[in-house]
Amino acid sequence: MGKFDKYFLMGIDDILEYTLEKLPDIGWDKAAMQAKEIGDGNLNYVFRVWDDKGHSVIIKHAGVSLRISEDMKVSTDRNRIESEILQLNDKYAPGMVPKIYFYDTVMSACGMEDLSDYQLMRYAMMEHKTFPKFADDISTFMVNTLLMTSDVVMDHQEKKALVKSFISPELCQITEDLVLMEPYNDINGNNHVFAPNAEFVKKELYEDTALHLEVSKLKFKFMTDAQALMHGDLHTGSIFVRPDSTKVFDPEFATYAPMGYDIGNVVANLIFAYDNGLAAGDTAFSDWCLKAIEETMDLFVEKFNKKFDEVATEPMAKVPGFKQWYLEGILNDTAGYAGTELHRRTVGMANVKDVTTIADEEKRAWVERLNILCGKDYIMNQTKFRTGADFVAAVKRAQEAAK
Ligand code: SR1
Ligand code: MG
Repeated sequence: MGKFDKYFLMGIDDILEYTLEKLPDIGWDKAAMQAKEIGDGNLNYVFRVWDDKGHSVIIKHAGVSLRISEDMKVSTDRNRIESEILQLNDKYAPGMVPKIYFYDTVMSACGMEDLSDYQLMRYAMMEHKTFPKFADDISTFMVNTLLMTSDVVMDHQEKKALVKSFISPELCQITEDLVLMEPYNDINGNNHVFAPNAEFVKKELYEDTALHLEVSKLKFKFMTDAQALMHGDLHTGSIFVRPDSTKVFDPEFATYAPMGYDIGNVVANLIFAYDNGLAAGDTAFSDWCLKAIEETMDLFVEKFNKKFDEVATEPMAKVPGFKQWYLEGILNDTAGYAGTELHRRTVGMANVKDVTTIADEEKRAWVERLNILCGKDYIMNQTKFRTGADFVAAVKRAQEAAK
């Protein structure tokens, strides 16, 4: 029996041998091969392997426990789901995800394209870099991957086979708890609340029963509306950027759920980037963040309308009025889930560095209140957000109200 024929949690010392076993024919300069752990995500172990002849690969490996918490156990099947979804995404949004070279269901690891010439978008945002193609790219990615996997386009039996193949109950549960419940009740004691805002959080999130009702609807919608095969964690830590290109990765939370969950995540995470720019007084950057939100939403709507007409196969989806009703539902959900993402990243278990690294406590408290109020506006007024400008106006309103 070979070393990698039975699952164990690999460490840095195993990775070169593993890479050579899985990718023996790349032409590696074996004597010069090196490996480094480069991941800083909450779940997995990510290694870069390279030599001095220009060969390199990323090995992503799933552990039984999550990195963020030893107590959280999640099926290592997430690595298969991620690999298969990236391959599917590449079909619908060519060139917008890393190439998968192999995936291994025994070791729960995959080898994928090394994107070292890209930067993780969250870190680029924290350096206040701007990316002129981002809104165009991400709107294309979302329209293509979401619409093409929906019942509007897919044969319904084939779609149901995908629903079955990509169901990941434990990862869904993380979203159901961490995103769609705990920010409103801290029922499991997981929340990280910035102390200066403790009273504000209690009043605005824990004690607002009207808000709880709307979030409960969003939670049940997430659990029951198998609308499209969405990424499930489309934040700026799941996106690599270069000025000329955007790549989406890390879709292990992918499942069939409302399209608006992904779109709302993009909106909310651009607001976290905005927070950082605002706190630093970098108006050029914070203006760019708002422009990116506006353009992403407007381009999404424009491209969705066009593509729907080109690709819809379901006869009842072509009934006059259906497309508009369907799109309005997506926009409602986008606002709702942008709100829950704003809340959970501000007070929940998994916070974002854009905000937590703001050294000035007063400014951090201010932008955190902005996130909470903007999120509430999105959740409580879901039907009012129809254009990019509508989404941006809520940020500006919250910014003033949070002072
Ligand atoms: C327990 S995992 C916490 C978060 O990290 C992932 O990136 C997801 O966003 C998840 O909610
Ligand atoms: Mg991730």
